[in-house]
Amino acid sequence: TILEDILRQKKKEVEQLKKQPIVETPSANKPVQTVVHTFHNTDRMNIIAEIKRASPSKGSIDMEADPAEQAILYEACGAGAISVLTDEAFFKGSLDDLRAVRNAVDIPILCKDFVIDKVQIDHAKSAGASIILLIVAAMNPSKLSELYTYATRQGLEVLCEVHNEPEMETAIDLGADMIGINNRNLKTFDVTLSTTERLASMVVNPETILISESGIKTRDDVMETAKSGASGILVGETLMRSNNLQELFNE
Ligand code: IGP
Repeated sequence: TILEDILRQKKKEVEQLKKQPIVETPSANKPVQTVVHTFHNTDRMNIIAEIKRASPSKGSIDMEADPAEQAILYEACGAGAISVLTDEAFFKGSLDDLRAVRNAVDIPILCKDFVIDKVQIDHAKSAGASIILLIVAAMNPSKLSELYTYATRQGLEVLCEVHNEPEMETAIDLGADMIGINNRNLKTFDVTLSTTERLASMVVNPETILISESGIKTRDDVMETAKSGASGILVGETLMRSNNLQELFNE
C-alpha cells in the first residue's frame, strides 16, 4: 500500500535526520494559542487550512504555491490553524515551507508528516510547528504512546489520526484530546464523509475535539461533518485550488 511505501521511505529519512543538527528558527519561539483551547471556545466550524503542493492520489495540485503568501491568505480568511505538508518524497513539501509559514503568520501550525521517530518531532518543533500529526496506522500502540508523551512534554499539541474502528479505539485508549478522522482510505484513496459520522459516534468524552479530514469541498460537506460531531475540518486541495478563498470561508 501507499502508506507502507511512505513508511519505508521515512525510515531512511529518519536515519539521515539523526545526523543533521537541529537548527532553531527564531520565530519558532513566538507564543501561539493552543488549538484545543480555541476550538473549544468557538461556535463556528474551525478550519485547519492546508498547504499542499501535491499528493500521491492527486498528483500535482499547485507546485508553484508560495507557502508564506498562501498562509497569510488563510489567516486573513479566519483559519484557526495552518497545516503544512512537510513530506518531500510524496507530497513535495518541506520543513522550509513550514519555516516560511511560521515567519508569516501567528496562528498555530500543524506539521503534517508521517512521524515515526522523536527526531522528527525535534525538527518540527524547531521549525515552528505547535501541533504534530500522529497517524495510528503508521505504528504500534506502544510507539504511538511514546511519541505522544514525548510531543506533549515538549509543549506540542497532537492530532491523532484514525480511519477505522480499531484505530479509533486506540486513540481513545491513548487519551488523545484531539482526534482527526481521515475520510480518505489510504489503501484505495476512496473518500467517504460517512467515515466521520461512523467513527465520531464512538467518542463519548465531550472534551475530545474531533477534526474531519480530507475530501471536504462544499458547504454541504461542512454541514455534514458538523452534524456528525466534528468541531473542526482539515481542508487541503479545495483551498489550494480556489481563487476565491474568502467566499469559501464565508459560506
Ligand atoms: C487534506 P484534502 O482532500 O482536503 O486535500 O485533504 C488532508 O486531510 C490530507 O492532506 C491528509 C493527509 C493525511 C496528508 C489527511 N491525513 C496524512 C498526508 C498525511
